[in-house]
Amino acid sequence: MKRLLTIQDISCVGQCSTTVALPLVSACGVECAILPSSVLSNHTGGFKSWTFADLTAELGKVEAKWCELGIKFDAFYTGYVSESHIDPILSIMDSCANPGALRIVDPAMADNGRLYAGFGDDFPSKMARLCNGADYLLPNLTEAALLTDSEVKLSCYSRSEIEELVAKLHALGAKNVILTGVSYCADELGSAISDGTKIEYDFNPRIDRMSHGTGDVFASVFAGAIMRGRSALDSAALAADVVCEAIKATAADHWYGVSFEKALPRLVKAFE
Ligand code: PXL
Repeated sequence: MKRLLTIQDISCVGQCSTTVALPLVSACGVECAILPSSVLSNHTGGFKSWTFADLTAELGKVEAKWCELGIKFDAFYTGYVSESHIDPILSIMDSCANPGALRIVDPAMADNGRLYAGFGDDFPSKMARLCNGADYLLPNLTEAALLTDSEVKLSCYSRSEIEELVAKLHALGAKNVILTGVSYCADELGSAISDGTKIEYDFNPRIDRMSHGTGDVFASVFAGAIMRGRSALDSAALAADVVCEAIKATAADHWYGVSFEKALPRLVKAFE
């Protein structure tokens, strides 16, 4: 079994980051180790307030212990992190890597045209350092625009605008780009998948509902599927299917996350 390390926050309540990565990566049949970069009482997307315990000082200690014990990983999957976590993460991705270990980077920091609460305007340039060297970079449209100093648009992007954005993301140093939130017609939503030589697309019927945590569900399933040897296109398609199933399974009054738990059986079956 392959072993993946996910590095992101623990939001104790809210169905995002580590609490969705662990079950979804595991359901794909991949061992999921975790390194929490911070612990929050709940996520910052819609709750009135939250507690935040920063774990930057732990990261170096954990790295030193893993080096001493010879603990290494086949992949690293990073999500929501702060500026102070970036150098320690880059160091861990160097020192705890098995040969050929993959770097899967979800630059989770913004959506719907805005940075998440608590991130300053200079944060995207810090996050760009983590994107440099990513084997798979998974931004949404807002994150892609902020990372590349492009105009942040809420309206639809044309095919040439999307392809320009993808090229700029490769220029940051990402080998493969999976850009989510792409839509060329009103009733479809999907992603652009690029290896730097060709761009493929995966679309699903658009579900008209704003949902928290779907980026984390997408990235977690993508990471699990890639580790099981699926292509980037197949991994993105499976991840999108799981997101759609999770949204549809979510009760109308359940606002802070999606019920990804209901999609776990299909994921286990997909990798039997
Ligand atoms: O889902 C991304 C995410 C992760 N972690 C925290 C968040 C968010 C989005 O708002 O607030 C703490």
